[in-house]
Amino acid sequence: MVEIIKGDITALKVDAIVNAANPTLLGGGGVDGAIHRAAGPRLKAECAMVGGCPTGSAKLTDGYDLPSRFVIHAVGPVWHGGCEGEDELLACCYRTCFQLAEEHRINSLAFPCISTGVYNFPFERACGIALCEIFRALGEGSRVRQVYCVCFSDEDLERYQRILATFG
Ligand code: AR6
Repeated sequence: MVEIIKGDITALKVDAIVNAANPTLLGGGGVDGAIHRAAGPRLKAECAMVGGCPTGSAKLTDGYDLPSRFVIHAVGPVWHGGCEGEDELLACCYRTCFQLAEEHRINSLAFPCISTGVYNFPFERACGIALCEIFRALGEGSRVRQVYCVCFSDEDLERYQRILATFG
């Protein structure tokens, strides 16, 4: 089941929440900052040991003080106009999250709108890519049963729901 919801992803109790991280994995602003604040300093210590993550991929850590068991740190692309492989890199982030979900027995996942903040990816386009990959993974028999796409504003929620409606 795929649900578009509004809220703070750090408050969700799911098997894993996804972070919109940067390649250092050492924290930043936006949802990344919120996740590190809520998880506590042990998260940064584990991230430092992971040693970074290339754009288009993702790494899994413990959730520490979060209600969620795990955090999957996905590094989305910075939007440069769309001709530098941004669509495929964003799709790869979602695919890697589902691969990690298989490996770590994750049944419920919550995604923020990766790359649509500081990284400036056009919102509707990012939602379309996200939903395409989510439905593909579920259709291919992923063990994940519940997916939340978490929006941070009413406007984003409405826009995301409109894109979902086009998926029939
Ligand atoms: N819960 C859910 N969504 C949130 C939250 C939250 N607590 N806070 C923000 N958002 P961004 P990016 C939404 O900028 O574009 C960081 O500095 C926000 O409204 O967090 O992938 C990293 O370290 C937006 O829709 O991530 C990187 O350097 C979405 O989360 C860089 O930002 C993503 O916005 C990554 O940029």
